[in-house]
Amino acid sequence: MPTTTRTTCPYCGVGCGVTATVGDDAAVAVSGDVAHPSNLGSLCSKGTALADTVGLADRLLHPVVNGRRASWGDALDTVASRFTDIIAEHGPDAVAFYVSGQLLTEDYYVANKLMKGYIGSANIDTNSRLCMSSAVAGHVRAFGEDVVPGCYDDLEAADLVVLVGSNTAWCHPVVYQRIVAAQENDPSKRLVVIDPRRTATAEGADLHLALAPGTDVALFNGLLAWLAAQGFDSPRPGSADAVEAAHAGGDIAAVAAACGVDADVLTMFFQWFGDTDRTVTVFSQGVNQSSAGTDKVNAIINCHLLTDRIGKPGACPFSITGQPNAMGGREVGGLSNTLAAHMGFDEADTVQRFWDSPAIARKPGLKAVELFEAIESGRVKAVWIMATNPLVSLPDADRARRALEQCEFVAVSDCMRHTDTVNVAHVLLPAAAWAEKDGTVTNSERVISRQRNFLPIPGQAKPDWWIISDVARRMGFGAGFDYLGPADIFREHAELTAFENDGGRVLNLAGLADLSDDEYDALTPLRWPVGHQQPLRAVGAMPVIEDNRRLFGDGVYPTDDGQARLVAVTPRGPANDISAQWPLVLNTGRVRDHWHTMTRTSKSARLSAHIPEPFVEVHPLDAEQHALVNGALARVATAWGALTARVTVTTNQRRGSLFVPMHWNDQFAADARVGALGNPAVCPISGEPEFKHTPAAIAPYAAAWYGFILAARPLPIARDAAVDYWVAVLGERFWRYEIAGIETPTDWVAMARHWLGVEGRAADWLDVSDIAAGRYRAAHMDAGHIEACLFVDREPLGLPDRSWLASLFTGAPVEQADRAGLLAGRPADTSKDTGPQVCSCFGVGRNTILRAITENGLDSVAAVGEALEAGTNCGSCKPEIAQLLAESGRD
Ligand SMILES: Nc1nc2c(c(=O)[nH]1)N[C@H]1C(S)=C(S)[C@@H](COP(=O)(O)OP(=O)(O)OC[C@H]3O[C@@H](n4cnc5c(=O)[nH]c(N)nc54)[C@H](O)[C@@H]3O)O[C@H]1N2
Ligand SMILES: Nc1nc2c(c(=O)[nH]1)N[C@H]1C(S)=C(S)[C@@H](COP(=O)(O)OP(=O)(O)OC[C@H]3O[C@@H](n4cnc5c(=O)[nH]c(N)nc54)[C@H](O)[C@@H]3O)O[C@H]1N2
Ligand code: SF4
Ligand SMILES: [Mo]
Repeated sequence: MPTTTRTTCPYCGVGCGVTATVGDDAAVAVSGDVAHPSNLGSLCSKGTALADTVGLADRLLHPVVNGRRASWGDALDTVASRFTDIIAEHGPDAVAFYVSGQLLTEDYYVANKLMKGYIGSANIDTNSRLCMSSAVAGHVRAFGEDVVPGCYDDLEAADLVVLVGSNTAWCHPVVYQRIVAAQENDPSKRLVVIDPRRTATAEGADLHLALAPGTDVALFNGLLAWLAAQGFDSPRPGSADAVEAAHAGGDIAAVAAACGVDADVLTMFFQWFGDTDRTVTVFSQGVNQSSAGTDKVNAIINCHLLTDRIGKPGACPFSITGQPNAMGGREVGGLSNTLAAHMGFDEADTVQRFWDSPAIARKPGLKAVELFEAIESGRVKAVWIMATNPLVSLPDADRARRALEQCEFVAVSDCMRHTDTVNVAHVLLPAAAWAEKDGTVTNSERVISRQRNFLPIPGQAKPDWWIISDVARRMGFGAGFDYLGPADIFREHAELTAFENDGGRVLNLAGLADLSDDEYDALTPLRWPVGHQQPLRAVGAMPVIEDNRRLFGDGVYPTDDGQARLVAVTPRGPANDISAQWPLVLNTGRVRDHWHTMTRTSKSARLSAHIPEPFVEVHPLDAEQHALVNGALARVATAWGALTARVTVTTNQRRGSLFVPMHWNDQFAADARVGALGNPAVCPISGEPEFKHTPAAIAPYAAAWYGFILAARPLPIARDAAVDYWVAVLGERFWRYEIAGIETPTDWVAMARHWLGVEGRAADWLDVSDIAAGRYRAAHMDAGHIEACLFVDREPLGLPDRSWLASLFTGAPVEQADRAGLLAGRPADTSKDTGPQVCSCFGVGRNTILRAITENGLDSVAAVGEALEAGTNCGSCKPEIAQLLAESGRD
């Protein structure tokens, strides 16, 4: 009998409910949970492809100590004794945990309790430092507590949605689809996107303000001054100062000049904002990841406080979270400058009393970037990294690597056998992965959802809470960590939120502190706060809680005087500005179908097909100035590091800016870790790094040849001395390697046979070469099937599109007509050439869509969907289909 489990998507902070079904044949099928309030059944491309990622390939399935397989006892004792010894000799601040918004609340709670309540240091920080910490600091300054006041329903209720530094269409796709659907139902609603790049999100906006990078404070100060001039006023503390500081930015013309946007367009935005009571301003990493991140957050919140657009339907500032449990991590105090349950160090006694713990951290610990500096300097001698891959994701990541390489003791809990970080650890602790884990997560709109396991834990892997609790016991802290399971931990966490909470803390889960194990198992998604007066009605039923979708509607805030504050902020430039040596701004971020350091999405062929290679987006005039060619390779460098990526020349990029995705790393590419290039400068208030603005230079990569290999089996291309550039991509039934080299091999035939694994043996081999043009093409056939093919060319654009060739890897013999076109790289029948993938749900390519648009006269995304199915499942590719319609002059 197939079994079906309700759980939650492990990717972004939208927190979609997922229904996972395991069939009799053990095959996993995933669909959207129609009963989940956040997604109502929708999933994006990543959620839809979740079943592709649950396989055990490359999983870490047993503990490893110093490179050798070890027992759990050895591994846990090693961690416990190394930590205990170092603490005994150097004190509690000589050790640290670096954790993640991808831990479940229960895992996170236990890790925080061990470090802050038992080891007695606050040296536990999280990758949320790189993500949400500016929003946290901004919320605390404005509201007194880290509270998101609104919910997704507000995005539908709003008449104006402003997306600031958020590529929502790709990074929070289901939220974006909800906004778009509401706007389609009511065309009077407006969408404004504020982002230096023309993103897929900007594509669908009524207005796109392509502001100069880093100028958000100037822009929102300009708006605040303009609103004040229109008569908006607020009795709230800080109001007059904030408005005065904003006026210093000058008139609209001055603000427009500072932000690099047209004054008339800016005025239109100000007017829309001023005229629209129901306005939601959503912000994300273009705001947070800045050395002025916290000020950017408050500049936005100020405009909502001045106009009193908060706590009402369709009106609020809205920080959307990145990771699935970014919010849960903040609740349990995963940041080194908070304690637990939204308490600060002034409430240390309260927390210690509740934990009845031998120690309590009384001062903030090190923040992520400082933490790795302290590891490098030897101040921190042991670190335990859980569910994050900092050697890819930290700024100045090469320095972080040096730090870990020289650290006395590094333990890593991960699900994968090889990541850039796992590869430098002394002890590896195999963690259960998404499909195997049990606990809770909290999404962007404060909805707590159960994540339920639907597959058995493989090998010797263990849940993170179990691993942490066992180390705690072996460190002698047994009494505080005798949990029987996640339900135990959740109850304790809920109880702590209510402990000595007289209403001073909005985060209150009192109503959940007495859940029975069965009630916990059956918990349906619910939003905090959940007070005592709002008890659960019955097992599995939606709890009876007052409408808590919006907070602060009563105008009461968790500050000393009960009022929210406007914060006077003054624009300042990024930590390091461009210079003659570093004339461009390097911006970094995400693509639609990859997740962070690709440990999971790389397992899905359909997700990997959307954007297979690391790229650098460049404006055409910058490309010309720096002699860059579309499709060729370039070297991007900053004061901190360098990488090689494929050049995409596009007017979507602002002149003077580059964009490189954050995803690729040493497991998937020769040299593409953008973290190595990142400026480690941080916001002085939040400690969040400036990932969106590093001064950079770019130059052509000196490739003598470009090529690619498609093969039915994985090939050891990455280790080949003749290959200087490589990227490995998993395909449907093939492996793809993009390659390039600085020296041209003297004998292409020998080289090709070596790469394709048929050196010195008879093989059905087809090849053509044109030495003068620097071109060589070969295919290795076996009984009519294609085993592998290689295409090389002096010019990158001399290579054929990969998609048709890839489609020949079916396992069946190649048809005669296709065999004839094989070394041309093009089918005789061009309709078979689908082009690069656009729709990953139905595998529909760019060429197919363009052909259908022209041949059938299609003129809308819906018409394309009807003809080809593209865009009709998750809808994540709709903005790209719209772009193709525009390119064909049909929009
Ligand atoms: N597909 C996918 N989705 C994801 C993730 C993923 O890895 N892949 N990760 C999740 C996580 S953890 C996070 S935190 C979120 C992040 O979600 P987003 O914040 O939407 O994603 P980013 O691409 O990092 O950055 C957003 C935008 O900020 C813009 N930006 C750069 N500088 C500035 C500036 O000075 N001002 C303004 N206004 N904008 C600027 C960039 O051009 C970029 O388009 O995504 C989540 N969702
Ligand atoms: N240049 C640049 N850098 C960035 C950003 C950017 O925009 N630009 N964004 C930053 C942001 S917002 C974020 S959130 C970070 C994300 O960066 P990371 O957190 O470093 O990225 P992930 O790939 O999500 O790493 C998660 C790791 O945990 C493992 N894992 C998954 N599930 C579990 C589990 O249940 N238990 C355990 N123990 N391990 C697990 C995965 O295999 C993987 O190795 O990157 C930051 N870095
Ligand atoms: S929007 Fe996509 S990635 Fe985010 S939670 Fe929903 S299905 Fe998962
Ligand atoms: Mo994030």
